[in-house]
Amino acid sequence: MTDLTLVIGNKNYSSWSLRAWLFLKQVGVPFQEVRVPLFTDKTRSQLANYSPSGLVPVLITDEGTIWDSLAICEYGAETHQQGWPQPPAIRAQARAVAAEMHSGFMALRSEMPMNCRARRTGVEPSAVCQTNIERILSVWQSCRQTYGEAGPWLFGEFSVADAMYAPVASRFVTYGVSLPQIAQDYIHTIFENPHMQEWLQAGATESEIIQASERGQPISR
Ligand SMILES: N[C@@H](CCC(=O)N[C@@H](CS)C(=O)NCC(=O)O)C(=O)O
Repeated sequence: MTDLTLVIGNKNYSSWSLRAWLFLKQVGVPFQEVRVPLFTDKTRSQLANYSPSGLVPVLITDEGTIWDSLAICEYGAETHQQGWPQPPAIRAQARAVAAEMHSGFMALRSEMPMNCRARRTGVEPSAVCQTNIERILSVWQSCRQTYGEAGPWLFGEFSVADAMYAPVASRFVTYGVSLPQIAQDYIHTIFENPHMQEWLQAGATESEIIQASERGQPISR
């Protein structure tokens, strides 16, 4: 087994870091963690030591560097044979759900940046952001109605799809998005997860403040 190091950003703010970190923790992939606070005078030079894209998360393995959250999850899933549903048709659906988050929902990402410890009121989503929210709620509802008997996650057991949406759960809580019961129950599952708790508690005690994010500007791409 290769030694792994996961380079992440601030736990309070870095949504892509949370996805990779939560997935590796939840499927039991051992790794060392390096945290590089984002948007400081030193960030660019520090990340240059690790990340070819200058972004986090980055997984450093003995065989090379993986500089994208979904690719990191895929690596963990392949090496540990966990993290996707087994039947090919359901696995393809889970991949579609994960990919839709990885490549989409730009308005939500832009208007409601992750800030785990903050609680904001009065943020009115644009029409496009509202459409993003409704689409996500529709995906969650469909998954939970179909796979609810198999377990509390989107596809019953925990999968990459859940890691992809964990920061969305945090955003919905931070910005007080009005949610149907099925979504509240799913968010409860995410928030009660011990690894998620560990991440949230660490984020709550971080001293750095990213002003752009506090002003409602995105720090992710
Ligand atoms: N597509 C990338 C996005 C990575 C990304 O945007 N990371 C943000 C933090 S959440 C970052 O490194 N921002 C620092 C910057 O833009 O300088 C992934 O999935 O890993």
